[in-house]
This record gives sequence, structure tokens and C-alpha cells, in this order.
Amino acid sequence: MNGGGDRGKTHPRKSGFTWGVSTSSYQIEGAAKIDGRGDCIWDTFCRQQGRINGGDNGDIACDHYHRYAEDVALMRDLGVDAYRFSLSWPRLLPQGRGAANEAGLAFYDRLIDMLLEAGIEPWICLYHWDLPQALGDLGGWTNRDSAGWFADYAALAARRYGDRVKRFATFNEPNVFTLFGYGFGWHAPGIEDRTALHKAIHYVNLSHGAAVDVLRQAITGVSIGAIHNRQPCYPAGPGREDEAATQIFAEYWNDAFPLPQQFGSYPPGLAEAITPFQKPGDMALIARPVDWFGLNHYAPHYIKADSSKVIGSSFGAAPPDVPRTAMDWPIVPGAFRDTLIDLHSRFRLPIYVLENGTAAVDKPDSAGQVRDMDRMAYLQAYTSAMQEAIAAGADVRGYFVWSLLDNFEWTAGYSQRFGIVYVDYSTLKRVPKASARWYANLIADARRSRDKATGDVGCGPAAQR
Ligand code: IFM
Repeated sequence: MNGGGDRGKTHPRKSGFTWGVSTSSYQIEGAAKIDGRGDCIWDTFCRQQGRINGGDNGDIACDHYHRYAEDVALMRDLGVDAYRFSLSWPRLLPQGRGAANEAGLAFYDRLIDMLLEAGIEPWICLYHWDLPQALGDLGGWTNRDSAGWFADYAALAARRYGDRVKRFATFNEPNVFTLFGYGFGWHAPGIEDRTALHKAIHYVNLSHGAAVDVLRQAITGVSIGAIHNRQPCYPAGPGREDEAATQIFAEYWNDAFPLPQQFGSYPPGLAEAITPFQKPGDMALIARPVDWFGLNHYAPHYIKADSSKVIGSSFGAAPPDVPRTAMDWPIVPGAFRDTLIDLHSRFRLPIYVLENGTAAVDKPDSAGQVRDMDRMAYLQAYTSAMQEAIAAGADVRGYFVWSLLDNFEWTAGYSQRFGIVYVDYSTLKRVPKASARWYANLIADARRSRDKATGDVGCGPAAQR
């Protein structure tokens, strides 16, 4: 395990706590068929009848590819320290490997340069689910060669952007895209197969380790992490079946990636199933030291036994008295606090919250304003819970709202809005919601309290007004 140093000192303006916003390539970029971008597995998945709510797809999304300057200006107005986005692998390498696409590479040059000019630190995530279809055709993450493909892609990104970008994440939520994509068949590529799931878990872990090596070697002063979605899992019902199912589910959800990546071994419930795909030396490659732990957190899960699923468990219903978001996700800020404290005690790495936020039913009023009181209440409660975790000793160094913009919410299409900036999908006009103003005030207050040099990390009570 890494000693816990946060080695990245990369942006002149930045010190102390990092406030940011996050997005991902497929969810916002659009421009799916121009400037040489290749298809990704989500392009294919969206074309399949009945997969996505309303038959939506990422062809246009928020058209960030053309409107990035406006989006950087929105971030500058928010006053964020950092922006976490993902690179579109098929935009850089249309076939996933081989010849690079200069137009795609140049797009991120423009974005990065504009962010730096605006005083916003770019954080790159290499993979947020848009695997090139050409690699999907070769088995995608169920092919052991994926580790080599991913390492080569990481090397390309490092060579091109490593002079200006020092913060790199390998994967976003590997638990979600492997379990939903290869285990439950809900996400691209739509596979429901136990063997495929276990291969994908192991080869994604291998790919992570291979990319860490490449990035570390190629970029002076790089600061590397992976981004994991962690939520407490509780049995949905009182019986022993749900209790056992919850234990299994929690291992797949919370531990299948962080444990091997940090400690070099799989959780007990997965170890046997993964063994056939392991080769000598694999675990050492997977457990390469990283500099920080990226956490995505939304809500606890309530789990039930489900023999129709390849892992024997699935999502159940939350108790009826628990408040929910528009996604029907429980609102339990205390679970966020406890997750941060638990993470700190188990992993001893600096923590960056790289996604937290909520979907809400947002509509402009007659004056064109979006008064998203539910989102503000959620963010207020969750940032307060984070502050409680920090007060209890958790080493939390940053918080990024999911998401800057309303965007393509995977199988929900455009029906769920997570942005603090409203996007009118018919005109692509952006309207900062009330929560954007709230977040800007939070950041400004935090910065003032930081500047007073009180020793506060800048997300203390003064910042919570
Ligand atoms: O939109 C997603 C994101 O792509 C990954 N984390 C959860 C978000 C909300 O569902």
C-alpha cells in the first residue's frame, strides 16, 4: 500500500481543499459521428431496441464537443478549483488501438488549455465506460489483451497531455460497468454471464495496474488514483437469505476493485471464481501504489436474494420511510459520513469525493429560472456529512459535484437530470440552476475561511451557509 502521500502539486493556484465538478465523455460530448471518432459500445447499445428510456443516445448529448468554451466559462463562474472529465477512448483511437485520431487529440488540447487559462485544474479519467466498439468486438474487458490495449491508450494520453495534466484516474466505477455490463446485462455491452463478469473484473484490475505503471513512468509529478463507487449495503428484508445476499453483493460492489488494487487480494466471496483467470504476477501488477482514493457516493443499497442474477443477489426496496431522490435513491447523508470514515480507516489514502449529487425534477419557471430546492437540500446535507467525517479524522481532500450539466443518464436517457446547470435539450441552452449559485457561494465561503489561515480545510461550518 502507498504511504498515503498526495504527491500531486500541479496547479499554481491550488492548495488545501479542492472543490470541483465532474462529467464524462459519452454523457456530455455528443459529436459522435464527426472528426474521426469511432463507435463505442454505448453507441451500439443505444441502437438496440428497448435498451434506453425513450430510445435516447449520446449522439448529440450536451454538444460539449462544440460548446466546451461556454462550459469552461460556467465553471469559472462557479469558482471551482478543478474539473474532472473523461477522455473518449474512441475519439482518440477510433479502433481502440493503432492509429491515433489527431482531431480527437486536439479537442482535449483545446479543453485543457482553456481550463488552465481559467485557473481550473484538469483531472483526467481515462475510462468512463465508452469502450471502443472495435475492442468490444474482440471481447472487450473479457479479453485478457485489454490490459495491453488500455496501457497503450494510457501511454498516448500521457504523452499528449502529461505536460499540462498531472491528475489521472484510471477507471470510473469499475464495479458498475462490470456488474451491470457483464453480469446483469443492464448496461453496454448487455451481457449476463458469470464467467464474463469474473474475467472482466480481473482484466479491468490488471488494466488499472498496467496503466498506473505507464502513467507513473511517463509523467513527472503525476498523481494517480482510481474512482470507486462505494455505498453501504443493507438487507432489504429480515430473513437470512437477504442477509447472505447482501454480503455477496457488497463484495462485488465495494471490494472487487479497491481490495486487490490496494492490498493485492480479492474478497473471499470472489477469490475462487477469479482464480482460473489469474496468472503468476497478476496480483502484484494490480496492486501498484496509487496516490489517492477517488470516491463516488450517492445512497445506501438495500439488497435482496435473487436467484435469477448471476451473483444470486440484486437490488431490493428501501424501507418506505426513507426519503428518496427522483431516481428513487434513498437520501441518507449519515451513510456518506460513515463511508468516508470507514474508507479512511481501511485504506489510509487521501480521499477525493469525485461524484456526489442527485437527480431532481427540474423545470425552468416562467422567468426561466430553475429553482432546484431538492438538490440544494441534498448537497447541503451531504457536504455537512462530509464535514462531520473530516472532523472525525477522515482525510478528505476534495469534493466534486456530479454533475456540472444535465446529461445522458445511461439507461434512463435524458429523463433524469443530475446537473447544477440545466440543459434545454431542444436548444442546448445552459441555465445555471439555483444549486449552481449555492455551490458557488459554498466555494467562495470555503476559500475565504481557508485564506484566513484558520487551519480549517475550507469546508467547515462557515462554508456551509
Ligand atoms: O451518471 C452516473 C455516472 O456516469 C457514474 N456515477 C453515477 C452517475 C449517476 O447515476
